[in-house]
Amino acid sequence: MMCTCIRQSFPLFLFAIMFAWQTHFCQSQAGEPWSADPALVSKLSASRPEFIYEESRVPAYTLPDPLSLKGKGRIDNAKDWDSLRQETLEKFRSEVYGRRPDLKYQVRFELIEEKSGLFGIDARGKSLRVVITSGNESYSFPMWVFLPAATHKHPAVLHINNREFPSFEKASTEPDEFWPVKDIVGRGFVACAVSTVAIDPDRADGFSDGIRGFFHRTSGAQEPPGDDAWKALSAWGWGASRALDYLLTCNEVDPTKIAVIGHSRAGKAALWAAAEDTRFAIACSNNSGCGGAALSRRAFGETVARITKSFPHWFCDRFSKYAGKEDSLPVDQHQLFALIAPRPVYATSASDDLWADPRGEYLSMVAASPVYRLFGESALTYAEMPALNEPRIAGKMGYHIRPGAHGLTLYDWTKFLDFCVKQF
Ligand code: GTR
Repeated sequence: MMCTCIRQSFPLFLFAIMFAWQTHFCQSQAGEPWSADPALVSKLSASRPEFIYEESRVPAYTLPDPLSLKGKGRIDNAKDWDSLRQETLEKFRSEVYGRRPDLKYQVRFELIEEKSGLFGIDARGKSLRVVITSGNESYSFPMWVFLPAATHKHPAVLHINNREFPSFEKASTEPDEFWPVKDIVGRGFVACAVSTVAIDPDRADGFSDGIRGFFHRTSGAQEPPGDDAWKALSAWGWGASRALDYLLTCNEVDPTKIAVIGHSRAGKAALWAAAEDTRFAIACSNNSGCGGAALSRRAFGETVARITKSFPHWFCDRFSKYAGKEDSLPVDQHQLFALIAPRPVYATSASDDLWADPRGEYLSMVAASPVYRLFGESALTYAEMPALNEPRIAGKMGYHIRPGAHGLTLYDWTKFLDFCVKQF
């Protein structure tokens, strides 16, 4: 009798357990949508009243439709995207990041040093110089490449590094959260890095010392660069493309699986690099904010006025004319994500990094979703912010916001690599 009772109620019992587990699981996956800490908002608003830190002060705005350009009809199928993409790219070149000149050069890669048996996982490392020659002159910058032990083809992640570039020795031996080589290689990726400042100095007066000045000189140009000429962000992206040229020659690298990542100013450069160079299979922007992932029209935290004043060497000169007039920008940053479509793209924010406008970074991805959907991909369409530490992935788009300050952490890397594994 007892036995029959247990047997009969067993499915019910199992159902109850599953229900409880699922409810718990769902709850732990569905925390409160992130919103900025009110105490932090008050503090920042009080100390820097000239900047917007409160949602209620965000101006009303209408974003340009990524599927149509001014005066043109709306496209509704993927085969029309190429020409619209080209027009959008041109707008970004002429008004935001600047146009790269028609460059005549040769590139070669000099192997300086090799190491093996690294990180306790038998990884290998190569120190290289990327040498650009134009006319009789050369310009070079370093590149570090670390490879897993196995010799089959691996996906690769190229880091545009905007912090102090570690020496090759240091990168081969000392753990570094900003570029965690061992973790990247340990997960089966080739890890590659270039340094922003070695490609083009991160200084308002750095023109003649970097790759832009080099090309200006060697081209014999008589006139100074125009107001739509490329600046440092675009130069860093160009340098990343030369590292990509090298990775494409490596037997150990799967040429279809090369991702680019950058933090903050290098996050802006990584997105632009992937827009200009479709050989990058995935792009990741970490805390890139104004002029990167975040919508300019929200004018939240850092603004066009502020960024073009503080960093006149990042964007083309024309960008500064939109200071305080973001509504007249012919594009906004969601269209930068659209330029990467339908390739996978990932962005991150940090909860205390209100200067970079986390909500504006996420909404920018959402506003790019119509282009992903044009390709039949599911996309980030839900306007509510995800909860902290709960990455939201939809098709080829992914985003997370983590607690803490502006920075590139091991958490950010782990989630980005998870995304790459999933996409590859
Ligand atoms: C800040 C700048 C941001 C961001 C950051 C960084 O000073 O205002 O746009 O890019 O630097 O690169 O760390």
